[in-house]
Amino acid sequence: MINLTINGKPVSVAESSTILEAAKQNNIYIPNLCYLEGVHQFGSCRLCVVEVEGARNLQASCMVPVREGMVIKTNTEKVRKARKVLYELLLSDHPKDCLSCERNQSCELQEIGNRLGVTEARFEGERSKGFEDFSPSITRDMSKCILCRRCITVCKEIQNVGILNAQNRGFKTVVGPAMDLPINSVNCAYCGQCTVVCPVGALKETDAIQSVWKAINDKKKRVVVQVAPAIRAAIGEEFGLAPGTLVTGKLVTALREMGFDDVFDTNFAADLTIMEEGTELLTRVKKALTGGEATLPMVTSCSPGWIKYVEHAFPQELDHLSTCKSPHTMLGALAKSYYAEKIKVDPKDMVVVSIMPCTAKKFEISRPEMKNNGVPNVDAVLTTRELAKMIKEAGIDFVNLADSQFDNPLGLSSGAADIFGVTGGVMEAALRTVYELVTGRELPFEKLHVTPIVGLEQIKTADILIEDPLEDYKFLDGFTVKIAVTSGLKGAKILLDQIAKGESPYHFIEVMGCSGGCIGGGGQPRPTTPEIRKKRMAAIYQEDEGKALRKSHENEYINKLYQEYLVAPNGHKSHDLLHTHYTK
Ligand code: HC1
Repeated sequence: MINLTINGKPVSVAESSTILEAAKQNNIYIPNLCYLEGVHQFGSCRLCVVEVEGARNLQASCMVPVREGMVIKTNTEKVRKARKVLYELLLSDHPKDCLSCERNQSCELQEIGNRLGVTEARFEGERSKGFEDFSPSITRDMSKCILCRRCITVCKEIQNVGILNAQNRGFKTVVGPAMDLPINSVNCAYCGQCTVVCPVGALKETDAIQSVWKAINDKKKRVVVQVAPAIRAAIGEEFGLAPGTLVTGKLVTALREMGFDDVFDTNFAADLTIMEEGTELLTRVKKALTGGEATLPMVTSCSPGWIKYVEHAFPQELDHLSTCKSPHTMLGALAKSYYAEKIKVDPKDMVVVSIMPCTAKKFEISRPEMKNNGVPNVDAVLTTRELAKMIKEAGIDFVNLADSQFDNPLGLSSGAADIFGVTGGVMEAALRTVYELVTGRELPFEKLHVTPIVGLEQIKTADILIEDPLEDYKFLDGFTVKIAVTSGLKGAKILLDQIAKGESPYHFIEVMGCSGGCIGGGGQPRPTTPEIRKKRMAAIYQEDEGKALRKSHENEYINKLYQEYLVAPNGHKSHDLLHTHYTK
């Protein structure tokens, strides 16, 4: 530990801390716009300057590591004046359209100005050239960029994608892809992590709000909505509730009050995914063990940012992806077939809206693979943040809503489906079902949690030994299923490199494109910090453990769906509606 003094108060902090982190740990506020926890800092905004005894100039506290005996002052007149001028310089090159900016009241620049007591824009500088750049998932408004470079850090250091950089110099500096290329023409995975860390309105999800209101208001349309597993553990934050507050029942009520005709649960399709993906895994392993040709490891395919990353970076490894569509597109396909037939609605008159924690899902629904008979499985994706805006716009008092239940037949789900929202959850859900189908016994872990793959570490692995299987699965007797789980594209690259070299020891891998899985998705409430991810994760496990139904194969509506419509997992109809194949 290092001992130092901040504002006259002696404190002890870990050796690796910077001054900014030391202050934060001791509840001393220092303004900052470029700092990001746990990564290399850029030190570009300089708003975090402090006085360090013995130093000639003010120091950027995010860049200076603590030293034994340091004496720091964060609140002197010199510091306050300097921060104010630095802030005013940032403001001189920033639009003043706060009232109509989508980040109004959630803008970090605005909040810091308020804290610093800035009441006028004293300087009006030469303005850098602003332009907008649209993609199906992400919209860039470069007139609002303050060049903090958080997006560069998250793209390069956390996601290992690295398509963003500072281009040009001085007033011509723009953060974006090389040669000013539009974002939809480069290898962007559309994960949206840049939109989560952007402190202002420069990077955001591409808006779907207006098209969804239009559909709701169109009396000729049957508007079906579905909610991803991770939303229920996060959207409360948009209404002032503590991170990790579960609001599943309120969410359902709010969607009904907004005017959606059917409120379904993507979790239902997560249970279905387990039936389909589990069967696919068993088929591939059986082939491999009985002398046939099978592509292993099989890798999960529900995270569209991850799919896009493989297509860009490892197109030769696409066959490792499971052929399952992602759960929300499965649900869309079933809503427009199975359910539309039941309620006698032409699929062309049905609009399916998915509430997702993910910006890449906006792109995913436009893919030709996500259509049946020329009709898209899902018509619009709203992020958690967009839905919260719509609920506010509708004047709904979210916090005080009563709970209600999802509609059936596409609304019942098991706890296994809930945990799809966290890293390791898809794998655990699959193992709960596959292990029991193969052995006739429950997965031998306390509370059914595969503990080695629970948590936020970058890569987690486990070995599952199959002993004494049922008659149909004798080929698995004594076989050890080797699994790996990662979240964030940096970890995914490590596992893909092993596959590409033919050195992967695994049979089944789960990859989620964002750190922590969907709880940390690019469409989730801001901020999303490591601490907040942990709280959302705990909420998801709480939801799982609170359910009587914990395994996908015990979902009565899934079994009914197979009896009435699909016949069997991986059957002809399933392949038609629920599976696809990604090609180079
Ligand atoms: Fe996810 Fe999924 S869990 S991808 O992480 O497989 O976005 O929440 O909806 O489709 O079920 C996201 C979350 C989500 C799909 C499911």
